[in-house]
Amino acid sequence: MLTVYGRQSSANVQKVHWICAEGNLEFKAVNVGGKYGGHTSSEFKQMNPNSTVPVLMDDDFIIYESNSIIKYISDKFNVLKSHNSVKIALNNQWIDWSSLVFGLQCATYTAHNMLLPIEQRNPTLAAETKEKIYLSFQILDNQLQSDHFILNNELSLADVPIGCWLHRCFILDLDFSNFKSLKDFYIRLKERRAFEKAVISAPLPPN
Ligand SMILES: N[C@@H](CCC(=O)N[C@@H](CS)C(=O)NCC(=O)O)C(=O)O
Repeated sequence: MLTVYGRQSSANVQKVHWICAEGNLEFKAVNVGGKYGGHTSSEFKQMNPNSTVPVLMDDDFIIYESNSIIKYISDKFNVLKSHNSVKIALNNQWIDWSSLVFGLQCATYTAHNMLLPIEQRNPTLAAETKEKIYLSFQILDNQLQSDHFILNNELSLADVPIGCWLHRCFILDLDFSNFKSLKDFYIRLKERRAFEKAVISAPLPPN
């Protein structure tokens, strides 16, 4: 039995819900973090000493870090799994980029537009981050010029974290008008039932 700990408004948690939905995998969702709290309790810290969500429990196996979780699910349950070493390497490249570059920008922008109390928000940082997000949009738009998805014309693991953060950008009213291929990609993702269920219908942070 799979248990996913984490509030569904978190883009990192949405990655896990989405890949489970793509594979029609049943799981139990336990709300932790945000308005639910619980992530700093000693019980939770035994699962993840970083006090962050998501955490996955698969019977007695426990793993944290969203990207590691989706790779584990992909591998174990054969969901969006590749056997081609070049494709695996490219998936890893985009998954790393999605957290270390794009996701970091989106999380900063979310904090300074939505999450932090107004007096703690830094409008200069928010404006600088917005410009960085548009640079990332350009990288993604270039990548999507000739293909429907990040790696080719089929959904792959690389699309999962990127799609979750892209939806966050949509929620935050970022402007897609100069990035037609990226916008078409987002529309394509929205047509997938699994994306709709796991990402589009999720509540807004911090709920
Ligand atoms: N690198 C970690 C980042 C996890 C992370 O920062 N999670 C945030 C939510 S997106 C969190 O736990 N925040 C505390 C909370 O939700 O209360 C991962 O990918 O799992």
